[in-house]
Amino acid sequence: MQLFEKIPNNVNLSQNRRLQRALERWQPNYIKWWKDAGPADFQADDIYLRTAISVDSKGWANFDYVKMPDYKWGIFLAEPEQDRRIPCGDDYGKPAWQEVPGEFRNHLRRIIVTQGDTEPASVEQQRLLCACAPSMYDCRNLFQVNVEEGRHLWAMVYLLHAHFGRDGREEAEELLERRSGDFDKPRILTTFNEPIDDWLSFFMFTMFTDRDGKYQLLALAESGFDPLSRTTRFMLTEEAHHMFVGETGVGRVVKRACELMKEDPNEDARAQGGIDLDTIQRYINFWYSSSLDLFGGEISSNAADYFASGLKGRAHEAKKFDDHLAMEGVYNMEILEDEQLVTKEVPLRNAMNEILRDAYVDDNERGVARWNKIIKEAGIDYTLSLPNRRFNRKMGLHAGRHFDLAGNPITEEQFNAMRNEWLPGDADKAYIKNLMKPVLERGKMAQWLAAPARGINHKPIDFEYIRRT
Ligand code: BYC
Ligand code: FE
Ligand code: FE
Repeated sequence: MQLFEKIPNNVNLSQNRRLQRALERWQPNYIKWWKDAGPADFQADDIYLRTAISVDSKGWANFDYVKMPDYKWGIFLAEPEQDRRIPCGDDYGKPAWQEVPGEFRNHLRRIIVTQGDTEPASVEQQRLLCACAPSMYDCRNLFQVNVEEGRHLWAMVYLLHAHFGRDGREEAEELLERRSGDFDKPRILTTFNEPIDDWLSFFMFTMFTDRDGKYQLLALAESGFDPLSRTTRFMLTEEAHHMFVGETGVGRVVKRACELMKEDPNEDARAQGGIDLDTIQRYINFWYSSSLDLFGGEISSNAADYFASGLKGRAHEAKKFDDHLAMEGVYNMEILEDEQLVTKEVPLRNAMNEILRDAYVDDNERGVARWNKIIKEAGIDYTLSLPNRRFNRKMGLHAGRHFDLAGNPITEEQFNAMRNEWLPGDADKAYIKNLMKPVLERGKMAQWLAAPARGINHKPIDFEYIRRT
């Protein structure tokens, strides 16, 4: 690995001058985007960040102070697997592709562009959060997530430049032109146009939306297109930290809520300047249901095509499944028909989005159980939970229908009557917004947030993670 290079990489970029020049032309536009749309402050400060410098398991991460615009955004593919085979679909067992198969070119480009689009979108969504960080530790974590999402954009842009010629380069430009929430040029997927105005939303996003990232990347790691598989396998190692930020972030809000409840004569966390468990539950309901939409339709011919052509597998395709063709068998799906929930048999290949969603739901359940353990240990009688997957959906079979938290069909009037019980309303948002005041003294935490269990990279919690210059 050559960190001194303009674009650090383990893909022998210097051996391919055309590609190197094309990426070096894209780089200034990327930096311009970062300065325009990335963190709104702290760009001139020294931030204690980890940078990927190699892909081997021990010590790929290098920690040091760096100014964000000077971050070394590199191109890293996981080591090639010897004699790798296409893991699923009609070409199962044939040698994995090192070049784009012509007949799947458009599908593949679309998957890569969609994946790539989410990365800068999340940075844009989180742009203003640094102005109200609840601690120096958290502010540093936000920036770590942001620079790594920037690197994930580089990962997809590399594939577009290296394998898709002129239209790949055009797509790479457009990835810098769309903007989260923009009326004329929005980001591609729904959740990536939602505002993230406060830190509770940020923790929910990194818990639930980055976890969609994890599962999409797991599915793409099973791609027969080997460069995509290798790229996403390395991205997954970074993704783990993003979900750590989310899960422990929400966990710390929960912990603080419990502490403040016990200090208050009426067990009222808000009265003590905290965030109450009911509000936390409503934010869970919103961000979880929105993130469920990111898996696409329950019954999807796109998903069937992706699987059939070996472009996208299931999570842990090789390890967890025996039948990698999925030509036979059905998935039993509960669908609302004439106001009744009925079970329908869906051919397996058409149910691939739902199968991936199942794995995602289970993973979230484990996280919520850990939050409930915090509440129990505090001696408080309360249980957080995930709403049913049909609740509040905007995409797929359940969109435009109304369900309660348990997934029972209800009328629109019934839903509207409960809306502010179930989802964050204006009053919740105003309350949370009011709590968002910057706390940047070393080691200090905002009133509504418990301290983390430990610091970053074995440093103490009150380490100087950010040096203002
Ligand atoms: N919003 O057959 P359908 C991450 C579109 S997150 C808007 O049901 P399909 C990250 C769909 O495109 C991971 N549009 O769905 C996290 C299609 O359009 P067309 C990102 C949507 O295609 C945090 C139509 O509806 N990676 O990395 O099977 C921070 C019908 O589609 C949505 C990927 O998504 C939506 N929610 O599946 C940073 C992987 N859902 O064809 C980063 C690549 C569906 O009618 N993407 N549509 O014009 C894919 O594999 C697929 O595009 C999807 C959709 C799974 C997203
Ligand atoms: Fe990412
Ligand atoms: Fe992420």
